[in-house]
Amino acid sequence: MPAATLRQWERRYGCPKPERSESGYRLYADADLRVIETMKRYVDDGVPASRAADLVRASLAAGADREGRAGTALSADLVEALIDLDEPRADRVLGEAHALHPLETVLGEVIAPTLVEIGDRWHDGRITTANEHFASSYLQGRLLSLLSLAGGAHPDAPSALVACAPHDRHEIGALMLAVVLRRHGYRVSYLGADTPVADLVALAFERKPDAVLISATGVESLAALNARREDLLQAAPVVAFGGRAFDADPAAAERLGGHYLADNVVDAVERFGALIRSHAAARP
Ligand code: B12
Repeated sequence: MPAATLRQWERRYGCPKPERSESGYRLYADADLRVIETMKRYVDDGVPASRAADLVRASLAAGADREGRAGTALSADLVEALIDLDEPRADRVLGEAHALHPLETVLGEVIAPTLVEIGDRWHDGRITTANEHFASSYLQGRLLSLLSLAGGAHPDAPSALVACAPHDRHEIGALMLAVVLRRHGYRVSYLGADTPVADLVALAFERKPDAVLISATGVESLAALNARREDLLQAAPVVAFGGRAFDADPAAAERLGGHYLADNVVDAVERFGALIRSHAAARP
């Protein structure tokens, strides 16, 4: 970290706040180093430094002694907060998660398991649809903020349209993918839930993205994709699929003439990078 940045953070946000020696030198304790690491991680994730300082202070106030909590413990806490409709507590847990872990871990080990647990409880009748809707809406909102914070790709970076298949309202996996793709420098347009294939293909013809990525959960969505298979294949040089329907049957992606990426966004982005590179290399 450049010393000038540390001094600027201290002056503007009071974060970190090292002690001074008698001769005025800054003495950074372990706790200050953790604050700096956390601030840096936020800033690298695209969070403005002023907001990063707010989040770090909130997480310190929530009890820095809990530091080191793994994703499972954070997810359990988040589940309880969301079932309680306790948004400030959920914010604190997510703040702590971001402070402790890289974005990919927060998505894969905190947010995704939280949704699965909420889904299981809803499925068993332990919580209502209303509870489940609150939790999904809250997390979707947080992911949309992360998506807008992760912007700013190079104009020549490979581009992708990310959409949910027809009839599919399960958006969170696709949103996570969009966030991580942007973080890796791709230009991403996120189209959202239940996207008609004809409209997606028309948009792809107009915008000429390098890739079209589609998420599907249920068999009805899979059938709708199959019905427009020929059009889909024309949409972009790379057409790839993911989501629960494909996790259960990865070969379905090949039957559609596209690629299955992975059942988690980290591996999916890696595989996507390899596909994009091999297409770029094959271009005349
Ligand atoms: C939240 C939720 C909803 C919310 C969605 C809100 C939203 N804005 O997204 C709402 C309330 C809309 C909903 C509705 C329904 N749901 Co629902 N829902 C869930 C729940 C609880 C969580 C889903 C989720 O977000 N998971 C977290 C994400 C991150 O995981 P994921 O989707 O599996 O994605 C991962 C990978 O697949 C990958 N990925 C995802 N997309 C993509 C795309 C690409 C290109 C790539 C590479 C990777 C990738 O990334 C993720 C990595 O972790 C699940 C329970 C569960 N166990 O998952 C049920 C669940 C998915 N729903 C289910 C059902 C049955 C329904 C309904 C039919 C219920 C009903 N009777 O109305 C409707 C269908 C609505 C529709 N037309 O789509 C079933 C699906 C069963 C099936 N296989 O078909 C589940 C499993 C619940 C259950 N146990 O029965 N649901």
